[in-house]
Amino acid sequence: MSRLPEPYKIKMIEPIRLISREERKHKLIEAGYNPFLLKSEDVYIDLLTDSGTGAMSDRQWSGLMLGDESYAGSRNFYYLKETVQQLTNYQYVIPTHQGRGSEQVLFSQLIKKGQAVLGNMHFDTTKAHIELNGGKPVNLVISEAYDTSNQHPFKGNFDTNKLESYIQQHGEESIAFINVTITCNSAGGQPVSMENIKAVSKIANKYHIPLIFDAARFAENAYFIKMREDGYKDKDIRAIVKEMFAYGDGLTMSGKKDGLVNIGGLIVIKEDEKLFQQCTSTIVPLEGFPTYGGLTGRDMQALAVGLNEVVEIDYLHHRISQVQLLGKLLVSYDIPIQEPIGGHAVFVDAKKLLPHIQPSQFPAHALACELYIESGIRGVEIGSLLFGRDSESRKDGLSKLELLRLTIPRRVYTDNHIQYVGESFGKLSHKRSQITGVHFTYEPTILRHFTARFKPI
Ligand code: P70
Repeated sequence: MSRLPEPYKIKMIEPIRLISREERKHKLIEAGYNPFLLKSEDVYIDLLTDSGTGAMSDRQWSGLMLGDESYAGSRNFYYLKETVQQLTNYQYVIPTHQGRGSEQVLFSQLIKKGQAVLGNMHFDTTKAHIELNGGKPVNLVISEAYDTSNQHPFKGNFDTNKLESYIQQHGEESIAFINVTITCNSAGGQPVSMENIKAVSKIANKYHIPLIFDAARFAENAYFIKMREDGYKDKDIRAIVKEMFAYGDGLTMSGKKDGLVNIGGLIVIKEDEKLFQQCTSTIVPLEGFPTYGGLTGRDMQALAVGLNEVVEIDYLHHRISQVQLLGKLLVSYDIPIQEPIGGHAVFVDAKKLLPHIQPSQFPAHALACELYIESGIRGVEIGSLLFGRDSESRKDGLSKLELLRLTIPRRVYTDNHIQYVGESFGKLSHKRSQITGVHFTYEPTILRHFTARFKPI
């Protein structure tokens, strides 16, 4: 055997059930052809997201019993603060209810109306919070990211030439901050190399622009640096994490991914005391008092334990190799995917798989619907539907990639489940020419993908 199986055994189970094909068809019609609107009990294997869907360990569950539910100064907050300080080497720690809570609080302090936020590729809620604060999200990822067959090991990297020329062209005062998303979700869970983080930080320093990490999947990014970048093979994950963060000024984190919890988030600031003070006063009306930020004491305890577990190398070896297992299965069925395989999900290239469907008819979403009918598996579109319309021209179908994301929750499914997903794709690929696009019957204006309704064309 070339890889070790799951580095844990199962203490508690949650039954799942595959309803019949007829029922699945009916349920999808009821859900307006939007898998987001399905009831989870009608889903057999749920690959919608890796966010808040992970399984906690026995150490985390026992941490829940240590919850100190004081409004102010909970001991769980101090434990979380210490844990995060050790992990990041940053000074100021503010808990939030989840990643978007962190974005709402921090971005309102950093963005002046009309300023741009330069990212490798902003994710959906990040883009929304930049826009809600009057900012302009700009994506400057390397062009290799848009070519799913290109084997570049760090497809989440910034194009540093584009970054510097953007700053020179528009002026440093027109830029609120640089946002480095690790790993880069929209590009396919693709990592950012240490060399690139270093280069981005050099540019940020040169022009006095703050560098903020979107650190939802920081441990998976560190793992890729260890495995793929020269000079890191023998370094401990914790040391790599510290080095990455040393190049930044602060971070937002959704704890629902690499925090290994079902709810929780963080704002962490390296040393800017004034920014910290602004955030602590802004957070009170939005999330709660700064020592709980929308979380219970027990949530903070579970998050602290999760942050210590996620940097364990045995955990990361299995985590990443399970995602690789799914990717390799799909490749064996000739399904085009974003390569190299990323950290938290396999991204199917729906543009290549279904070339007969126009981007404005959302090929990856059509594929998600068909996958559910075929096998009860729920995936999610990361393409023109999620991307949204151009804010001025209202044009649709604009994303450079049309991807179906098969997102693997942490410590939830076994390799047998993964095998089933692979085989289901094998069946689906024979029917690819019969799959048709979809059109809206209802289209919300903000973050439309969550609640839109459709009909097949
Ligand atoms: C996902 C979820 C959340 C996220 C993220 C990055 C890089 C911030 C956040 C916000 C969102 C999602 C998408 C499709 C289906 C379900 C859920 N990403 N930054 O799955 O964090 O969710 O805690 O507010 O990826 O990728 P939070």
